[in-house]
Amino acid sequence: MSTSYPFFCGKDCGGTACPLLATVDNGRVTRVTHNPLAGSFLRGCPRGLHLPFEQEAPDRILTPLIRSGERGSGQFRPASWDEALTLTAARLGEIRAKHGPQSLLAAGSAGSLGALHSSYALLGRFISFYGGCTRLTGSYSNGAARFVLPYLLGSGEHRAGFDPATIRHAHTIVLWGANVLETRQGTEVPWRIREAKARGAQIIVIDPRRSDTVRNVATWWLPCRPGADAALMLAVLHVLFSENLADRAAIARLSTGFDRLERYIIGPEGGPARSPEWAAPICGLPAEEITRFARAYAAAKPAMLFPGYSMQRAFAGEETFRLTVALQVATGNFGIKGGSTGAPNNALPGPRVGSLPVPPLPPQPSVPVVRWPDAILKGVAGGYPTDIHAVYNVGANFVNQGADIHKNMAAFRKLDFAVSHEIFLTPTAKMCDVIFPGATAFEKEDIGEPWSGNFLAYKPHILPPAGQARNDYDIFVDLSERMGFGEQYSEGRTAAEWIQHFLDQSEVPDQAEFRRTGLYQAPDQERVGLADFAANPAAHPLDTPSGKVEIASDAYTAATGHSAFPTWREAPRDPCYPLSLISPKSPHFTHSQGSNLPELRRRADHAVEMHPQDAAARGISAGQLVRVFNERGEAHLPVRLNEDLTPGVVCLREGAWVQLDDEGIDTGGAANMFTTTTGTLPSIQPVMHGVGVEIAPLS
Ligand SMILES: Nc1nc2c(c(=O)[nH]1)N[C@H]1C(S)=C(S)[C@@H](COP(=O)(O)OP(=O)(O)OC[C@H]3O[C@@H](n4cnc5c(=O)[nH]c(N)nc54)[C@H](O)[C@@H]3O)O[C@H]1N2
Ligand SMILES: Nc1nc2c(c(=O)[nH]1)N[C@H]1C(S)=C(S)[C@@H](COP(=O)(O)OP(=O)(O)OC[C@H]3O[C@@H](n4cnc5c(=O)[nH]c(N)nc54)[C@H](O)[C@@H]3O)O[C@H]1N2
Ligand SMILES: [Mo]
Repeated sequence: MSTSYPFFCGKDCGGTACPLLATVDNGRVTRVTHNPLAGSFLRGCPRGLHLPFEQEAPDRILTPLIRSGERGSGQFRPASWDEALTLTAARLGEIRAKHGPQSLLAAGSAGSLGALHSSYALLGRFISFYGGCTRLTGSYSNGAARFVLPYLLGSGEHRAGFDPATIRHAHTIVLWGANVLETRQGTEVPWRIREAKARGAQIIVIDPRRSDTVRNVATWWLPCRPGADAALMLAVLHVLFSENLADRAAIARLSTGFDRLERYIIGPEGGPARSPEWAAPICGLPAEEITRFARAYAAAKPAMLFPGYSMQRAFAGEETFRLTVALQVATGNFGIKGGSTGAPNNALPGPRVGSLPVPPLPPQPSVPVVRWPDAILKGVAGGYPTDIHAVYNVGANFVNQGADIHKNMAAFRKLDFAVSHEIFLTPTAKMCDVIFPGATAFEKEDIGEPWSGNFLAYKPHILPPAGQARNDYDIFVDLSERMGFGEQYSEGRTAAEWIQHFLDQSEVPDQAEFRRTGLYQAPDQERVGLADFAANPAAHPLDTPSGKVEIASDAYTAATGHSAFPTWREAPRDPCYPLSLISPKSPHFTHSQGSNLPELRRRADHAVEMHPQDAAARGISAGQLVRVFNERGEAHLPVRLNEDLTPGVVCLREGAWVQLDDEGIDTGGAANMFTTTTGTLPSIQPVMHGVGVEIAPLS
């Protein structure tokens, strides 16, 4: 007997709440498919459709585990729930008594997302009753963007973005560092972009790599070098100003400070003009092509600038993201249908629905997420706010996904105690003392809120948890009980009762229908962020000092000491590491998830990719094993020659689990062997593209 249930993955995959169907035969999920009720734009991707491989993986953690060997040895013994919970409660209690609650670092990421089963919120709620922690601020995803946008848009940052359905109004779409066919940025986006291509829209992609998006939908590909986007943007603005193509009316109506940026770009005050000729050698593009691009962009109405986060996860990513807004304004496309506002994934609020409350605490000490290992290793003596003794890790694999893996491992070795909720023995879980086995996406009922789009998804409990696994909510309730605040944590509700409570708080008109179809679409599917402001800035001012978009922000200078308007900042280059490493997402993986699944590895054999020209210059031939190295790490990996890369750029998809040999050399292919915790300044947010490495044949 086979039964189909509505389903969504709830992963931090750029989709999160794609409405899908899971078919169960004899107690197994045998198929995940698109949900036909969701229409032709709300569709899943390979990662969701392949989720049964995760569900049935033989290496899933099925009992609580307690470390039995050296930390990081990977030696654990199975334990009962009672023993693992009691031990964890006791250890956390001791550490809190001795060093205070802030000696616990809360490492929550987005392993699971949903109204209830959100790793962030579940951990955050636990911390509220535990009494505090050291928090991580910023984001591996879009930390630099989030740092600068409030200076430009004020709290309007939270109303920026656009519904993917508005793509249909765009005459021209500039996918800037956005590889939307492989790297999801909303469930609908790939299908809307394909439709735009079919109707003859101009689709311009700016990416150092001929990505699947370039291959399948681009009408024009500009292979700009990693980290050079700000130079290209300044040159585009130079053409707009010098050829009188800028929308002066929009600039005056919507922004302040553009005059200061214009003077910098045109160069009357002694600096070089930021012209196409100036930008050409930085970007690796001919000056004439930059000029043609600027003219085409200016001529198109409406034109949507769809910025990926890749270009702000790079050196001086702050400048790049500030310039995306400047371009949206200067081309007259800010806040209009078919244009765009700010960031790609919706900051626009989704449909109203309840979610797990996280009771507020007084401000807690914090460190920028990219610096978490430094905070552990250096502590108060090293200028960090606390001495960290313990880590609580939920839905995160930060040893692998954070910058500088050697440093991350050293940091974990220094801890007194670390606990993780996990499905697999990841590189991070391996560094912990206790692991609680978590439930998978099929084993939890939840309401899903998507990355972008104005809808909600629902899934029932589809399978019982395998083995002794339990969902994160139930784990926290039991641990809270042992720590004396179980009643406060649960408020007496089961997981199912919380979901009903969230639905009762929602705008969903017919709950039974929502539970049956798994989808609720709010009436307005074509919202454009800050459209009210763009239409009438006097009536709907932003809450910035000027009420307008602050292209130059003196508050930014006061807070950071950096230029009030965006400028070009050249990345320092070490001649020993001349190749520029990028580590984009794989269409088959959500970050590091799936790295352990042979079925997925077969679809995406992991190798470092380089241009044949760079390989030939180093005596490297196709398929050979090579040494990839810089001052932070070394990996031995197969090489794949790829003419789709800009020469000088090498590519290692993010996410593969690190596998260190006795000498500390990685054979797994983890990109963060090479990244650094310095981050881009002033935001102190991650730099994961444009990292200097060298590659040599392994003899
Ligand atoms: N080099 C490089 N590094 C990067 C990036 C890059 O582009 N390049 N991208 C960065 C970005 S954008 C991000 S957002 C981060 C992501 O960093 P992480 O959030 O650490 O990434 P994941 O690998 O998805 O880790 C989530 C973990 O949660 C576990 N999990 C899944 N479901 C559940 C559940 O229901 N409960 C619990 N308790 N656990 C669960 C998974 O097994 C997985 O180990 O990585 C960053 N790192
Ligand atoms: N398949 C898949 N999709 C995902 C995720 C996933 O894990 N897997 N994770 C989601 C998450 S959490 C996030 S935050 C987003 C992140 O989304 P992004 O940060 O935008 O994603 P990336 O894949 O890192 O990069 C997108 C493209 O930018 C190119 N690129 C790299 N460096 C540069 C540069 O300096 N300039 C320019 N112009 N292009 C550059 C890459 O070659 C790639 O094709 O993706 C989401 N979507
Ligand atoms: Mo992310």
